[in-house]
Amino acid sequence: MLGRGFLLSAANSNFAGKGGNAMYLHQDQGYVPMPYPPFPLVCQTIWLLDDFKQESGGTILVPKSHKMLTIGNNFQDKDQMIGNKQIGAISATAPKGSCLIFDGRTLHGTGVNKTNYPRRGVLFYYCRGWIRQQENIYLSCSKEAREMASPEFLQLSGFRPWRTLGQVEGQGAFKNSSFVENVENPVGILYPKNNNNKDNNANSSSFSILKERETFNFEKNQKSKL
Ligand SMILES: O=C(O)CCC(=O)C(=O)O
Repeated sequence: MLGRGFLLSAANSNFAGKGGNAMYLHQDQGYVPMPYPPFPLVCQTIWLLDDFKQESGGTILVPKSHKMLTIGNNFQDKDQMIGNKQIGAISATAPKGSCLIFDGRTLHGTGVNKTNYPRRGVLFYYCRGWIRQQENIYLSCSKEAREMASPEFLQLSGFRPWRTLGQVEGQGAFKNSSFVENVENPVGILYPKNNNNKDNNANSSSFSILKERETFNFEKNQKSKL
């Protein structure tokens, strides 16, 4: 559904208990400006830990909404659809152990659980390889977890560059077999060529980032005085 190089965007769980409200209907790519391209940018998968049915709060889905809310439509159409009682929403019904997979443009939300049992789902949210992930896995994945992780997990999480994206200091592009690592000596502060500060790794031919900052601050200060 998402083509080559797709990524894990986030992993969550969603428990619907008795007394809870229905979740508002939404699309999982709702942050993308309309009109959408004619293909999904993200995809949701829900692993059912309990039986899903209408009474237990099975995910509410609006069939065909992924097509209706794609091209030429806007958020007003979406609001109208959500407010429309004839929207044709259905409840996902499947036994525990099943996996519900749907296009990120599909209107959906958690149903109302009227049973005495929890309705539990584990969600894995995926995006195309060129979309920003919901979870910043590079920061939230510990070094220990990363060392234990399988190549498949590392690839899915974005530690392997895809085409020209996801490189570290220019490393990794087009080398499909290599994963990126934290660099030992990342580029530090770049000083002006004539700077006398010797206790840094500045290169005398470095690009002068400080000079740019000075110019920027100068312009900002001038504006704020006006
Ligand atoms: O729990 C569900 O049935 C759906 C969850 C959902 O829509 C979401 O987390 O975006």
